[in-house]
Amino acid sequence: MRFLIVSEEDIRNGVVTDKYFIWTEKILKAKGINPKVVAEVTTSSWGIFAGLSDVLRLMEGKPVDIYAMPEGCLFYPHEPVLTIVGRYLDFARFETTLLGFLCHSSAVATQAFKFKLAAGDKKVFSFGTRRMHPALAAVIERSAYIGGVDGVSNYSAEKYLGIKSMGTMPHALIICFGDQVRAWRAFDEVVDEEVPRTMLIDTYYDEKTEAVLAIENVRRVDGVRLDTPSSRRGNFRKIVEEVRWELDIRGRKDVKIFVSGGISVRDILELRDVVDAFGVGTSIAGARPMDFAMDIVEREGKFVAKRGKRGGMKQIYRDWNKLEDEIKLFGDEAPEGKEPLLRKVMENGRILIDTDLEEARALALKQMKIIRELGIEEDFLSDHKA
Ligand code: PCP
Repeated sequence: MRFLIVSEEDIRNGVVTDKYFIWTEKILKAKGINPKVVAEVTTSSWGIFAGLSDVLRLMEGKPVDIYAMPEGCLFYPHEPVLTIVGRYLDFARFETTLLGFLCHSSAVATQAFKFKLAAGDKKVFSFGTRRMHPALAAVIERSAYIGGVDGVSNYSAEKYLGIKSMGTMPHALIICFGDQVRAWRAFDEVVDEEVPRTMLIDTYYDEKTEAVLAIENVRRVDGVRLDTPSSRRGNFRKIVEEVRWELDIRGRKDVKIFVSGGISVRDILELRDVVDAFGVGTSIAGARPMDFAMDIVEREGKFVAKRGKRGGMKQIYRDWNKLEDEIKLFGDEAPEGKEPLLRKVMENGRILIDTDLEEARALALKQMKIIRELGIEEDFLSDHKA
């Protein structure tokens, strides 16, 4: 028995494709048609580009050239994030997989970016791999990390991504002890000293009662976590404020407040002044896929485009001061002072520029900083306001 996960081999060989590409291949081959084309990947929303790493692995060794934005790059509606140049039959059947990599990774990265942008200087952690198929754990954590989260909870990220995972404690630990204080103390005794002591304070009693119980009975408490489900929250802000008050009057302003459980961007906007860190599951890991499409824009050197799309291979030029882009034809003269965003990353199947996780995240965070400096957060978060 093996899990129902398609093999890497089937992905690389194009078995994981939509049937209409199989027909297309058959027809084009039968009729001897295989034009040299330029195809670009675009969508109608903004986002943070991620998933290129897997696309490069997919297309490696295939006779195509690829131009792409770096991972972590902010893209605007209708900008090509990736352009592929080659004979159509050399990549036709890989469209499904290529888009799948980009749609999923970029969606998670974009969602993580929104959460981190909303949180300001407060921390955001990715807690949501449990909501998705486990085969996707590394790609979810990678994408969330690119989007700017401060840490990820899935342990496999250490093995697959080389980044440290983090966590607090589950309700199950407390229930196993049958007593919060014994469980908290055991955590403090057993877990490595460099791990923050964030005590879960909503298992049996009111959050504020357990918060006080924790600081009065445990050697070291760095933070408290409220995982109260929305159904029991009432006025959550008031609960958090009460906890803060009770900690503060006992001289524990140093104890951080961490909240999790069904957190949305809106929750973050409403709570960020009273909360220090957010654990976000479904809203990041289960991000609605980005609807990237791949379209042919040149055929045998001639501009072509289906309805609603613009013909011609393009370049995007960024004004980094304003975070504004200009789209021009690839061969056109570059506007002064603007940086081209699409780089040739693959030539005839050979990777010219590979991706780097830390660089991608740094790029996302650099753009987030510019958005804050320009005071245009609203443009990126307006969908999430009340
Ligand atoms: C899990 C974790 C976070 C939740 C998931 C985040 O909670 O503690 O709070 O996911 P969400 O944003 O989709 O709600 P539980 O499953 O309640 O686990 P536990 O009680 O063990 O903390």
